[in-house]
Amino acid sequence: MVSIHNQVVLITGASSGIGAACARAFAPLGVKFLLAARRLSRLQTLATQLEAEFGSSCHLLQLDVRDRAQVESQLQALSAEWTAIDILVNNAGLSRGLDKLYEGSIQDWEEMIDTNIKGLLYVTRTIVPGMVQRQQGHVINIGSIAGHQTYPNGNVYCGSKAAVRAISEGLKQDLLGTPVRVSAVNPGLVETEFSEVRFRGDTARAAAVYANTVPLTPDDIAEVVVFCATRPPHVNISELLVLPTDQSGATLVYRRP
Ligand code: NDP
Ligand code: 8X3
Repeated sequence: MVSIHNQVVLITGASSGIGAACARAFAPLGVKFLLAARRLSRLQTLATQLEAEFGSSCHLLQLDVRDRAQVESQLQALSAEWTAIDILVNNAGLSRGLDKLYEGSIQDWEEMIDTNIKGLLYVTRTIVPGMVQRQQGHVINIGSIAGHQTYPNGNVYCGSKAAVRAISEGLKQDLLGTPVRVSAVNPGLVETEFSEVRFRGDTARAAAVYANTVPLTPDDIAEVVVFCATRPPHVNISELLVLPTDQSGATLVYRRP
């Protein structure tokens, strides 16, 4: 495991689930955090915990990754202490609805595409030139099993995660010859607020997604992200599919009777 002490780690979607767990997993390694999300109060609570428990230095960004002007202005305005980002965890993402494509809500599609694809691209486009210039950096994209296997009614969400997979592969190709690394971590079922967001606060429907099965925890994925980030410089973990033992595919989940 290579030391990443004092490196600057930017995590998008750090206010919840996998993003917040990544911050907790990176904190003992002595990194400095740029924590981004729309819900600033959540970021403040997390930063207070990280500062108290690990002495972490945190800079918070109230950021909607869908807003290109906001992404560019906030990231370009960072002070010298924060501007040299070493590790970018592109985690912000969401699903909306579970509908047949021909009955789907165009507003839901736009929200998923704008967040999961375009938001990731805006952040990446703003940060990676500095990584190339400094000859140091690692982009870790959170994809999904949904990017490998499409499931009924998943259509546009699955398409957005297939795009994350292709974008990760393309970025790695375009960075060939530089030391900048690219990893895609693709989880299966992880119990977070993901399903509550997908079903717009319908907690019973969200809970049913994880009923009678043992899903992954956000910490399980965070450990994998930290693993990717702490390999020696000549090792690039390009892609990992991480499933619960109770899952064998996008639609194959074992549920106890
Ligand atoms: P959560 O809903 O718990 O977290 C999603 C995070 O994304 C929140 O911090 C949210 O912050 C942030 N986010 C959403 N939209 C935006 C936006 N427009 N701008 C900035 N931040 C945004 O879900 P997860 O932790 O599960 O999801 C994290 C990632 O993992 C997503 O990309 C998701 O697709 C992926 N994933 C999840 C799986 C699962 O089963 N849970 C499985 C596979 C992949 P805020 O609302 O404060 O802006
Ligand atoms: C989240 C996992 O299977 O709900 O990407 O699409 S799934």
